[in-house]
Amino acid sequence: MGDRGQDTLRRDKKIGPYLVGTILGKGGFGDVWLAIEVATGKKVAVKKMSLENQSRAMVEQEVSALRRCGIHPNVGTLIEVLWVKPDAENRNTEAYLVMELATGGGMFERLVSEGAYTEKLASAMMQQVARAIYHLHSRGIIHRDIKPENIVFQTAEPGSEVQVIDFGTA
Ligand code: PIT
Repeated sequence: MGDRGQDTLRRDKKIGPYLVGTILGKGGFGDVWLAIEVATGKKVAVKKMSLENQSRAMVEQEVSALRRCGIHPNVGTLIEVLWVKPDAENRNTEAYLVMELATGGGMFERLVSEGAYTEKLASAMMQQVARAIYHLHSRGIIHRDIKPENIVFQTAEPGSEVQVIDFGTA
């Protein structure tokens, strides 16, 4: 991955089998962290969804949309959902969405840091986004918030494939 946030916001918190490290990005309803599965060394992205800011129904709606997505190269893939009960009453107060990791950062940030890119690259990215949308629609899912902030690059390379993320309004 890039070196964004290497020294800041590190908290090395354990969530189930994962050790949570640096922040990858901030989203409307939760932050996304880099994490590592301790037993295997597999790196993943973990989105924390607090039930303080949103209802359980909203979280479940997002999870069910993600599950229905299945596996597509241009859609962020859900691995599992962890419910954490940090309070004494033992209620589920935090959900963690464990996703396949995309290490290239967000399209929004890349637009800001690199300015314009070539028509060839733009058309390749748009084709991938269109494929993702086609796949989602074929499964009865409407994303409803396609924008650069919700598109991430699989790797840091200029021609990296892109993935649509954030099913919070799907
Ligand atoms: C990554 C890398 C990254 C952000 C994400 C994944 C975000 C994933 C995500 C966020 C959502 C959602 C589904 C997936 O509903 O920088 O690998 O709000």
